[in-house]
Amino acid sequence: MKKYQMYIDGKFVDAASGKWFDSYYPFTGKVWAQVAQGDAQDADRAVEAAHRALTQGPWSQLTASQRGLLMHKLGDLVARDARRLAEIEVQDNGKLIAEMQGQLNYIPQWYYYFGGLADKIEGAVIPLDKKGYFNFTRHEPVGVVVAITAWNSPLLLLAYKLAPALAAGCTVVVKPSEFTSASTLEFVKLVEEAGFPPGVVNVVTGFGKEVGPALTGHPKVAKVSFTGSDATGRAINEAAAKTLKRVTMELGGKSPNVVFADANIDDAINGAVSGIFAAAGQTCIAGSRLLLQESVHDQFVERLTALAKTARMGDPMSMQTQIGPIATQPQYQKVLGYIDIAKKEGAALAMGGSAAAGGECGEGWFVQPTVFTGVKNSMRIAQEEVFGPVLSVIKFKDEEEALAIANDVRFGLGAGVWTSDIGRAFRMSERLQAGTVWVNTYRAVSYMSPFGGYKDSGFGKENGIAAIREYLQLKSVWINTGAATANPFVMR
Ligand code: TXE
Repeated sequence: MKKYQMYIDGKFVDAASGKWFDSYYPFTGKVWAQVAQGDAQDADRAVEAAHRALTQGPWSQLTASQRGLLMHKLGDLVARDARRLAEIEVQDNGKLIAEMQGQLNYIPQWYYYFGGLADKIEGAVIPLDKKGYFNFTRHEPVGVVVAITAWNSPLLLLAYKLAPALAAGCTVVVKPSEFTSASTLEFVKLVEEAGFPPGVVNVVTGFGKEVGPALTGHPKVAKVSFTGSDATGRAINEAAAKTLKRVTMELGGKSPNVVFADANIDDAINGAVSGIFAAAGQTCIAGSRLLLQESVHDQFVERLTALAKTARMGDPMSMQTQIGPIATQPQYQKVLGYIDIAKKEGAALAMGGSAAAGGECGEGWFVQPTVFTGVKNSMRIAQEEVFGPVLSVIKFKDEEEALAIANDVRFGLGAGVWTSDIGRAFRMSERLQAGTVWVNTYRAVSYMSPFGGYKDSGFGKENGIAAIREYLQLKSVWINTGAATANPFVMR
C-alpha cells in the first residue's frame, strides 16, 4: 500500500496526530493509497513555514527573473514526468488516461507563461498634481496564499493558482481535496527538485472540515484561492472575512449551451456531447443545460443520443475508453440522486438514467450518460449543479427566449452559443451572464485567457495576465524632491 506524507517546510512529514486516511481508485472502488490526515496543528506548521519563507528566507531575496527561471525548471520537470503524474491522477480520480495525459502535457505551459510574466510586472510613475514630489507604484506579493483545490483536475486547478502566486513572489500552502491528494504530493517532489527554497510551497492533506478552517482563519494567511462547491465557498468566505483576507472563488456552474437552427448542426452535436460527457460531466464548465431551438430540437436530440450511445465506458487506463467512472463515492450517490429527482420532476428520459455496473465497468462508480428532454428551467435538474454525465434539454423559440432561459440561473461560469449569424454571435456574447462565452466551440481553456465566474459561480480571475493581479498588492510611494515641509500650525 502506497503511503503519502505531507510536505511542510521542505520536508515530507507525518501528520502531527500520526493518523492516516484512505484514498480509493474509482474504477475498482478499492483503497490504493493512504494519506497523512492533517489537522489544525499541521495547518499552523505549514502557514508558519510559508510565512518564514516569505519574510526571512532566500525566496524573498530572489529577483523576479530568478523566480521565473525556477518556474521554467518546474515546467520542464512536469513535462518530463507527465505520464507518471497522469497515471496517479487516474488512480485517484478515475479520469481517463487519454484526458489526463493531454492535461499533464499542457500544464507546464502555466509555469512557463507565469514564469515569463514574473519579471514583467511594472509599476507606474504618476504625473502628480503637486510640485516637488515624485510618486510611483510598486506591485508587491500579497503574502502567504492558501490554495484549496477540488478533486476533478487536481494538478490543473493547482497550476491555475500556484503559477501566478509564485510569479507574484508569494509563498503557498496547498490543501488538495481529501479524495485526490496523491498527485499534488508527487508534484511537490518536482518543486523541490527544481530548487524552490523550503517553505515556499507546502502541502497539507486531510479533511476539509478538519484542516480547512485552521488555514482560512489563520492570521498569517493573506489570501485564499479556492475551487470547489458554492456551499464550501460561502463557508470559506465567512472564515476569511474574520481576518479580512482576499479571496478568489471558483464555484462551478450550470452552464447553458445554446443551439440556434442556423448553426452547423454537426459541430453543435459534437460540442454538446463533449460539453456534458467529457470527464463524465465532472467539470465546472460542463454544458449541463442544452438549449435547442424548436425547429431543430427533435432531430438534434435523436442524433445527439445516437452519438452518446457509442461512447465506450470502462477502464480509465485504456486509451479506448471514452467515459470513465465518477471520481468519488459521495459524488456517485449525488449524481444518481439527481437522476431520481429529474424523473420525479417529470423530465422525460431520452437515454441512460441509472448506474452502469458489470462488464467493462466492473465494480466501479459508473453512471450511464443520461439525457433528459422536456426539462423546464425551473426544475432542480436545470438549476442545481449535478457534476456528472446528466444533460437537461430545454426548448426555446427565439433569441430573446433563449437569453432569458440561459440567464435564469444563479450560476454564471460559462455559456456556449452555436450559430452562423455573426450579429447574433456578438449579441449573445454581450448579453449572456457568464465569465466565459464560447461561440461555435465549447470547453476551450488556456493559460492565457482569463477564467472565472459571474454571479454565484464566484469572483476573481484565474489564467491570463489578470490572474497575477490576484496575488499582488499595489503600493504608492511618495518622494519629496524639494517641496518644503510646512509647519502644520501656521495657517496658509
Ligand atoms: O467539494 P468541496 P466536494 C462541486 C460539485 C460537487 C460538489 C461537492 O457540484 O458535487 O462541489 O464536491 C475543501 N474549509 N464541485 O465535496 O466541499 C475540501 O477539502 C476549507 C465543483 O469535493 O467544495 C476540498 O479540498 N476547505 C467544483 C475543497 O474544499 C474546505 C469542483 C473542495 O471541496 C472546507 C469540484 C472548509 N470548511 C466539485 N470544506 C468546481 N468549481 O469546479 C471543504 N474544504
